[in-house]
Amino acid sequence: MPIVLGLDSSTQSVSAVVLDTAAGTIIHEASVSFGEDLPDYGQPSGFMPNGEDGEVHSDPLMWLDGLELLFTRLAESDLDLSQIKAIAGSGQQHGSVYLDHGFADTVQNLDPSKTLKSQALSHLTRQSAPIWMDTSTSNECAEIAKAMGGDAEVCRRSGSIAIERFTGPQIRRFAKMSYDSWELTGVIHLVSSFMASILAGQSVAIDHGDGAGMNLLNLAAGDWDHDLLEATAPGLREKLPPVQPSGTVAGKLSNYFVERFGLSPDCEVVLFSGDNPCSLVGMGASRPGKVVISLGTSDTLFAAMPEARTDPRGYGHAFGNPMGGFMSLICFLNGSLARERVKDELGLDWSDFEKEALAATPAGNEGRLMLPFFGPEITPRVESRDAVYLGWPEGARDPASVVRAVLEGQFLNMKVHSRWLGVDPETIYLTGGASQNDGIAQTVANVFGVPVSRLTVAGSAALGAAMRAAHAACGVALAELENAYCQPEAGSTVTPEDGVREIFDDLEQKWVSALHDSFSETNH
Ligand code: ADP
Ligand code: XUL
Repeated sequence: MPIVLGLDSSTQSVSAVVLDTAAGTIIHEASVSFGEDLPDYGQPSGFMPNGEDGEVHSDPLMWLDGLELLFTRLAESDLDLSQIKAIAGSGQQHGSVYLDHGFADTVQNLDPSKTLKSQALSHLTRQSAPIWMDTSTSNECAEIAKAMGGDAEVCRRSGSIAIERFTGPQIRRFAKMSYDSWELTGVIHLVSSFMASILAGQSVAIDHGDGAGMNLLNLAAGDWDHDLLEATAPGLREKLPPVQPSGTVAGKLSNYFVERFGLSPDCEVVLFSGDNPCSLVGMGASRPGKVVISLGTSDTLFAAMPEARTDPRGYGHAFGNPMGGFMSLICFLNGSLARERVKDELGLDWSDFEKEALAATPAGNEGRLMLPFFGPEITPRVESRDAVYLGWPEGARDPASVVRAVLEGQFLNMKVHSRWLGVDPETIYLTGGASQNDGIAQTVANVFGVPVSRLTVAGSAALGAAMRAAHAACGVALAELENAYCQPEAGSTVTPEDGVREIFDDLEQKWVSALHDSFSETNH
């Protein structure tokens, strides 16, 4: 059985995991951090700081430089890259790259003596790519909803109401603000399909999983929705790649990677998908039954669904499940970056943060509460500038109670805003960079009142991508892959502390009241 590579082009890094599916082992992992490894881009967390009007953009050339550095590192390792039979990938969702008509030709003829960046540069019709953290498109969301006869109709067709970070509203803003550049644009790619195009040496399709995060795909039909396209931007149909099932083999690897890094010309490239859909696979959760919380740059909660279910309040989304059917997803913007902010303000490292989270303060924090929105939040929609602290005596915010408050506030928010799913999980599966933190895992178990389980691999998006490659291109059975790679780490399960259920039932009510009192004018 084959050796496969999974890539994850995420907000802060691009990473790789290599599986030997015959042995059921992970044989290599590598990562490039945009902030640390590519400091010249001045994007320490993978995006350009200080965007105006809620804009958050990244440099797509940085992603290409990151990919190139990642392959350089893989080639310098002990791995024989020529043994890799298939590659699939995962991308941060919703982000979009705007390219001219010449891109298709250039990507088919990538010159191995030049960098990827130097070859893509002249084809960008928009120098930067809006990413999922961008909240600048409220007007465009309202315009699209109006043209469609209301948000309920947008949601019925696309699985979500018109959402600021989704690609359709972002595309509309670009077409309105920069019409000349819009006219020069020949193709719009998602992060996932852009990276896959580079690997496959052709402008490839968008998959059902990531495509559903655009407010443009008709979920039931599995294809672009004519009316949504019309409501979004003029001439959009011609600028979008086709949509295909996530398990589609796009073609053989580009000669660029064969010549430059020694991969095999027979290596197959499977369509990339979004990071959350890939994570669903990597967590062994692509069949209904498991609820996953991913603690990456954003925090997300997701689960496979037998049928597409939508959130009447508009916070949740229905996406394509890369293994077929659908998945639900709820995204929280104030995830790791909010935890990092508290950690840094208190002068702690992660190990101290973990100790403080588990330290002297009791579960429930003696009634002290935080609304942990250090910047704008999308679930619930609040235009916050800073967190709200309630119940501390003046000047007495000891680190343990603040750490506990940010975590309890984040997970209460998650619990309150995931009720619409109607799922009562028996176990929650935790993944993402912050999942290794025992204090965080304990808080999740306490707030949700169920055991929390973690898998051996933290990078479930890259793992899920690798599993998709093995399944789609090499015919390895999903059950076999899940057996080998999706088992809980021995001894890592965390159970709720005794007697916390009542404490958190009570705290939840207080927290919801505080949310309404503090942000009464907004929709919760
Ligand atoms: P993404 O895929 O969005 O780039 P990751 O899943 O790689 O994100 O997670 C990265 C985040 O994990 C970092 O922003 C950091 O805040 C967080 N993180 C890393 N280690 C820890 C830890 N020990 N405790 C809490 N958070 C952590
Ligand atoms: C999901 C979302 C984020 C990004 C980045 O809707 O916006 O989770 O995929 O991870």
